[in-house]
Amino acid sequence: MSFKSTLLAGVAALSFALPAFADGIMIHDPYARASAMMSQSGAAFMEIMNQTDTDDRLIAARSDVAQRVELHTHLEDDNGVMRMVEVEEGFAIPAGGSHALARGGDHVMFLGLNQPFEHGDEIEVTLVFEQAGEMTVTIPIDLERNPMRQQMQGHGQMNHGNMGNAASD
Ligand SMILES: [Cu+2]
Repeated sequence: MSFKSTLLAGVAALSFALPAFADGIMIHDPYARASAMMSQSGAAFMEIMNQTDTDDRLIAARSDVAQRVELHTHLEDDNGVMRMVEVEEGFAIPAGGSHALARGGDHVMFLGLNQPFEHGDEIEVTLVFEQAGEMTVTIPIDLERNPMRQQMQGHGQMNHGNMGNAASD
């Protein structure tokens, strides 16, 4: 091996900005935005893919960008008003499947931002999975994402919740 290719291999080994996947979990198309109504908070959305044959679960998230990071979903109350609630048990990521965090649905919530979310910035968020463990994801802040497109994708993902017939393989 020439000196030059040895040097290049060394540089590649030092590079730690790798795509976000660990132990068969892959994060697709993550982005974060500030909440329009409350500038002190924000949320992150992404598709979480589980390429293992074991059901997994996103059970927590951490980040330095906010005082608190919670897993949230939207529920419709008795008056037809959509409200955000914390989901303490987290989000199931089925084996060989995926789970979408999307506008109007499940999301990672940032409460008490330590600094405003600026379009084009990136934040680091550590996701904690029951099986796969922890993985840190770099998430771009995108304040211009079209919410309708994201919601359409989210609805398509929501229809696979047949939790009763868990496969036993
Ligand atoms: Cu929320």
